Amino acid sequence: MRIEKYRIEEHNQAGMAAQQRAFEYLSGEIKNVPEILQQLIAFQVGIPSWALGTGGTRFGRFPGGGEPRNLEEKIEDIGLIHQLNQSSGAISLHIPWDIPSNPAHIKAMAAQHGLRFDAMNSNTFQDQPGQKWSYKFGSLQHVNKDIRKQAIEHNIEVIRHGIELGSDALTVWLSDGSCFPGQLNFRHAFQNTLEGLQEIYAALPDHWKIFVEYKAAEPNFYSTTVGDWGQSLLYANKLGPKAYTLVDLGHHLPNANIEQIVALLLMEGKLGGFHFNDSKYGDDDLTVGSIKPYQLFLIFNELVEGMDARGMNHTTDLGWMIDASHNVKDPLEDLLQSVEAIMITYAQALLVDRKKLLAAQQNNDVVTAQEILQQAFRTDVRSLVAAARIQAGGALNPLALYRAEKVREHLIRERGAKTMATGL
Ligand code: PSV
Ligand code: MN
Repeated sequence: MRIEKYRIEEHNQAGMAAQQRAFEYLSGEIKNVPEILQQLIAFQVGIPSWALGTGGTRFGRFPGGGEPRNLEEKIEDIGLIHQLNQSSGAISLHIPWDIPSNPAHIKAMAAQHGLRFDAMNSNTFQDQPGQKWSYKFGSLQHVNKDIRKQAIEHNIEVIRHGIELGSDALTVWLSDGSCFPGQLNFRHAFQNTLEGLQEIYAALPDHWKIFVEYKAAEPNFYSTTVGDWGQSLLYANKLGPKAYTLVDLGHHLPNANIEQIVALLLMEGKLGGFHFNDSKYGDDDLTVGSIKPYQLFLIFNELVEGMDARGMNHTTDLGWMIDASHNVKDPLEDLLQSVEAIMITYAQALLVDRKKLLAAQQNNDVVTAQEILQQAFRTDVRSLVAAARIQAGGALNPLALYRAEKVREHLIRERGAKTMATGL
């Protein structure tokens, strides 16, 4: 579904006086407004193809109506989100959940919606119908060479799909690990995994990157073979210059200092990708910024500082993606909320007075350093983010317009009340 352009303009017009008042006030309070607006307009967050349906847990799944029934409909949904917020201009596919049967058509369709193909995701954490070998005891780590080979071949096939779509990165998340002490020889599991990743790395086109995603636990609950950023970095360093670590916010042990992790990975030139979500207990997949917004700000602060220190392009030099899907919300509304939270936090990180912060650090002025960060975090930048969105052709309030246009009702009429999108 597309929203008529004039409906966006009418919606923007209706709220423009209040927006202008807030924006003018804020413009008087902060520096570099035109530059920040340009950075916000440029910044794009990828949407995964598996986040468009209602997620579930092992206790059940309660799909909402009008879920996309195929990849084309998923692209339409992301296109709609992007039309509203102008910040979701990329799609990330999970194979085999979303195999593009006609890549040229899919690529053209995505381009019509202003979308490009972000990192491709392989899946060796589930067995697929007709698959010869089972991943019950792991994939690249497996003691059986045939099973490792099957997992390697799958990843190479995912690269091939990605090439056809114009993607330039492969994200490998392995659920490999063990559930009980003694189950696994840790060294053998690491070596097998490394050898498999090396074969996959060798199949990457020159301009491609591989992201090695880590996760502390789940589905294995005793050990995970790529369990933390140290292990991921070991693999990335051993693989070579096209290999990077991917940080998913939900994949750490409680209270991990994620801002410090991203700072050091950036320092090493080894941070490649980023998955946004929020959580209270584990890999909860909740809406970005809904539980720990200050932590998200501190992470963004390090991302901006670390990327600037290396002269990196904020938009293109890291793969940014939302990785969330949960049980009770309309997924499109949730994604709109997540992208908004990301844009707000990015804007706040751009406000940090870096010269003053460095001076405070040099003087061991702890209070001033904290004040500088909190000053930025406590600034209400919503009118700034909205101004960037309007300039780019989006809606003043994407969520309000989505509801006013009754998008979900329309999708239910078009697709049916009982559809279920592929994913977890
Ligand atoms: C695993 O928990 C993960 O974060 C990986 O990125 C997967 O590809 C994704 O979630 C999909 O479930
Ligand atoms: Mn992830």
